[in-house]
Amino acid sequence: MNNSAVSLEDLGWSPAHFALPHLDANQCLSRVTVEHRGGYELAGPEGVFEAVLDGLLRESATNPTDYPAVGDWVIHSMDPVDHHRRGIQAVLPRKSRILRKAPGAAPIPQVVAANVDVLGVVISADQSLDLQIVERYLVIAEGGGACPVVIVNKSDLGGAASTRDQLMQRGISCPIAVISAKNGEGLSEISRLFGAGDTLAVTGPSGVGKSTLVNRLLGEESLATGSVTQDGSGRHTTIRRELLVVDHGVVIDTPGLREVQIWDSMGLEKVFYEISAASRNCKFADCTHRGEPGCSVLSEVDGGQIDINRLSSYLSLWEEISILEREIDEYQRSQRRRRDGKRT
Ligand SMILES: Nc1nc2c(ncn2[C@@H]2O[C@H](COP(=O)(O)OP(=O)(O)OP(=O)(O)O)[C@@H](O)[C@H]2O)c(=O)[nH]1
Ligand SMILES: [Mg+2]
Repeated sequence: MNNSAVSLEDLGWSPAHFALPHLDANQCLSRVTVEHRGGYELAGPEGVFEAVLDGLLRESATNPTDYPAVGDWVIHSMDPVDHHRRGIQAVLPRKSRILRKAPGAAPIPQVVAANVDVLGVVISADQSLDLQIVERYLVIAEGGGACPVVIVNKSDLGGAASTRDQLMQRGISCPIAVISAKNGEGLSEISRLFGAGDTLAVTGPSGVGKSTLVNRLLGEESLATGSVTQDGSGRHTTIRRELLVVDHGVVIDTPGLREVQIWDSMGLEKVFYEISAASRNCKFADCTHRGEPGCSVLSEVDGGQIDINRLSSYLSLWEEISILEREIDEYQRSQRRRRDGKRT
């Protein structure tokens, strides 16, 4: 992004979702456009700034999700804290957040992007389709309060119709857009799915064409794009999350993910709507759908109304969440022990 000022509206601000906060004379409201190791980049009506966390915000943060993420609206000082960088003093409440388990051993959450209206799960028409991975991304979108869209890219290489059929047969209920970011086919579908002023974030494996799509929406080759290997996988060209203003809204590009671990069960019921509907008729309220008597889900699987593959995807995500919850519990206890040990 160049150094010129950007209006709040162009950055996706909507009075319908956010109340304008009170600002002191030397404070400003901006949106986080880039997050990197050393700090942040912000854009707003006063211009584009590099920023770091203000000491008070750092001290008051009790959870990794309290820190700013790309897409956040933040209040910052206009006075530089260290020659040129501004200090971020507060993060406004989010209307949505794309959360995953942070990479690494510690069970802590990571905000991939904030205030996202539509999460585009990008897949490539020329690669074999992993429906469980798509469902995993949809759970993350729904759980965080964003509307998911599956974007089947590279339609020019063939295979898009069959990919769309497989998604529909599986019972994926969100919109599916078939596009070619390379030649522009289907781009109007994307514009239709993401309304004026909305924020669209794109996620998915490396090499599926996320940055190519963002460049196409921007109308210029702003982001680097990379080649793919013979097996169709990407080379992790994009290394940071970045927010850009496009014609009728805002787009967030993200690096291709090697792993995407869900953080909570919030989106499961929506994505697996047929299983949650059937489970209301199970004999036991805490039925696990693994063989209890009176299980309505299993009887619908037997009757052919529920796809067995959907059930196994749902159960494996539940299993993953149960394991994660135990790890979080253990991690929090060990953190408390460490803190108590330091005090004595
Ligand atoms: N044939 C074809 N190739 C495309 C299309 N979109 C992207 N590509 C190519 O796919 C390769 C990877 O594209 P990128 O946009 O870098 O993919 P990415 O998803 O951003 O990858 P990471 O940044 O590594 O996560 C590049 O060589 C693009 O030119 C498309 O619609 N059709
Ligand atoms: Mg990229």
